Amino acid sequence: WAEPLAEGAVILRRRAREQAASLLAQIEEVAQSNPFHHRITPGGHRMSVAMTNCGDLGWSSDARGYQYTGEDNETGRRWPPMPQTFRLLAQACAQEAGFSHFQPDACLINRYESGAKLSLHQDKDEKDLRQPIVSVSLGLPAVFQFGGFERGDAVQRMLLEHGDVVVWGGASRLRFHGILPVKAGIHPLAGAFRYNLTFRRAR
Ligand code: MD5
Ligand code: FE
Repeated sequence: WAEPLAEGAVILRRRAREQAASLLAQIEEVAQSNPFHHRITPGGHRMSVAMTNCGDLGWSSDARGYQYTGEDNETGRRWPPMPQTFRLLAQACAQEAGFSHFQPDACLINRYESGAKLSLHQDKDEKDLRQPIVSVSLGLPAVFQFGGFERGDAVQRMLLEHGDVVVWGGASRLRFHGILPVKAGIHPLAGAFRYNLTFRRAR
């Protein structure tokens, strides 16, 4: 069932749990053609989260900045197509949260190893910020930080666990958020990692 977190943000706890093994197998397939890579931020830092993408567009960062591109600049190849099961899951979850015409064209796949984190940031590289972002957590749990509209605003902390889906839309679309360093562990399906899929409408 859908539980509101804040205006526009809805958590669907364990929503993707039954599909998790198949989602993880498809992540593996994407990574076979476009491997996970630790991107370098425009500031020159190596991200502790490793990333790849599937779909028409993929998010990446390099010295030039953050951007959505049709090719993986590491391999020069296009991103693999978004698997139909990914798209259907994202659309169903968006619909359950009240967004009925969500057409994702990008799926960023984040892989967190023990100690990996994502510092507080806003997602604003997408063209139409009225479109939600659907995020699917798999594998090891992580503490999510849910902030306000300014970097210095107070943050709420909550645990995101295997199979949890969050739809971030409306007023919550531009909140600052981050992931605290992931604690070491072994998940029965995902091993030493936390994965997060984020479905986006980039253009
Ligand atoms: C994660 N990923 O768990 C998170 C899940 C990213 C990222 O933050 O940019 O790859 S997405 C969380 C999110 C997205 C859009 C808005 C808000 C949260 N929010 O308003 O809090 O790897
Ligand atoms: Fe984000």
